[in-house]
Amino acid sequence: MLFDRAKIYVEGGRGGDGVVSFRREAHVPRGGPDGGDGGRGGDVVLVCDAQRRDLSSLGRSRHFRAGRGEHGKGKRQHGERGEDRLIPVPPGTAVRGLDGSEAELMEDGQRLVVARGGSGGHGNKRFATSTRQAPRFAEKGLEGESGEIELRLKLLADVGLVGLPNAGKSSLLARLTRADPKVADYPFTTVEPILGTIELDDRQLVIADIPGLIEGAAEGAGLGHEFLAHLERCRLLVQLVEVAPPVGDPESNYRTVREELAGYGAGLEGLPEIIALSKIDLVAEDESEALVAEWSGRRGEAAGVLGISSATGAGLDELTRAIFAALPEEAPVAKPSGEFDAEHRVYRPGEDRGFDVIPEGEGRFRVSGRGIELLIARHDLENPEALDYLEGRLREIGVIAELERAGFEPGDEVIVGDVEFELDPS
Ligand SMILES: Nc1nc2c(ncn2[C@@H]2O[C@H](COP(=O)(O)OP(=O)(O)OP(=O)(O)O)[C@@H](O)[C@H]2O)c(=O)[nH]1
Ligand SMILES: [Mg+2]
Repeated sequence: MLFDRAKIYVEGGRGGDGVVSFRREAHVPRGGPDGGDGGRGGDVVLVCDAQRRDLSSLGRSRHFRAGRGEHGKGKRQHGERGEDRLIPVPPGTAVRGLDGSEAELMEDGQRLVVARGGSGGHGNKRFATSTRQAPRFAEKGLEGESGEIELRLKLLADVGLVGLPNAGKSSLLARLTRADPKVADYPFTTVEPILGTIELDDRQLVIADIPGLIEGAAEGAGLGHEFLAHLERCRLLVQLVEVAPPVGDPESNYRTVREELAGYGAGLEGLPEIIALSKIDLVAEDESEALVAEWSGRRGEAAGVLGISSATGAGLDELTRAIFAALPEEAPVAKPSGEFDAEHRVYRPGEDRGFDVIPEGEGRFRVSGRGIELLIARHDLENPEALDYLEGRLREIGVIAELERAGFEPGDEVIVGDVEFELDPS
């Protein structure tokens, strides 16, 4: 089974707490503050690994947590950074990150941070000022980013084989490449994409055999059409059309598949296409030649029309040559623009620095805003000195003025996130 989708929960490591500590030395009776900072939490990082073929390794564990940052220590020692959690994914993995933005990993070794660790808290050393020489508080580390992200694999094939079920796609893949797909005389034998490599002279191309398409696939008929995502990177399609189909006729069967390709909506119908009239061993030679001539005459745009038989091998060398001829020699596998950026790209939930004050009944006010929530999360409100410091910061930022405008009086309750405390600014 090919695992081409995964939803996983990622959680950056929590930052380590800053520490409250004072110098203790025999000859210094009352030393100054020397509490170090907590270390940053580790990140959760996707790493493109060319050895991987699919997302199966993600199916087993659904939660990926990076390591916590170490707490600060005395003597100004800072905590160690938390360990990153690396998640190997195959080339062609598209990611929808925590903030909903999309990125793709294409090249071996490429990295993408999907959940950043929380920052570490400052130790008490940092809060020393001329008026506060012995701060007895330090900051707590922050939670890392967390949430669910979605991964989708889009196989990196140059050429896609399409056609109705039973058209002979897998038989062809087996003839042209070393792949060993299942072949059988019933529809939907192939239920997931299979890749093979065809070679000609010194060149190689990756070819993808996918499940059959039927009328209404876009609406979910048969196996649906989701697997067409694996053809999005292709530069060429080869459509197999049975010359003597048990149902329908070659022309209408061909149209059906074209319509489903267009119905998918990713522009697959605009790719260059070779039409391979398949199973020509089932009709007389002059008949197959006439068919090829007839289709060639009508298909001005097609990159080629040929008759083939995987049973006898007829036309297969010609098909191989036509495939290589249709694909320009040096053209790289289609890469999304901005892939280089992905390396340095970081998902960060939109940080707005503003805040809002909302009265919540008699003597209660809610203050919302990411920056304020982080500030509160950093401090231990049971610690009077920390609270004092916090009040100073809230005043600087303008929160207290805004509260007062809303009718706040000293001693009223203030709610920030899930923390509620009495605010009595001096
Ligand atoms: N006579 C003849 N039979 C063929 C040829 N190619 C394939 N077949 C037969 O056609 C049937 C379907 O072949 P597959 O290769 O499984 O077809 P497919 O297009 O992969 O089918 P799905 O995976 O179900 O979409 C099998 O019984 C094959 O043996 C051919 O060139 N000549
Ligand atoms: Mg098949």
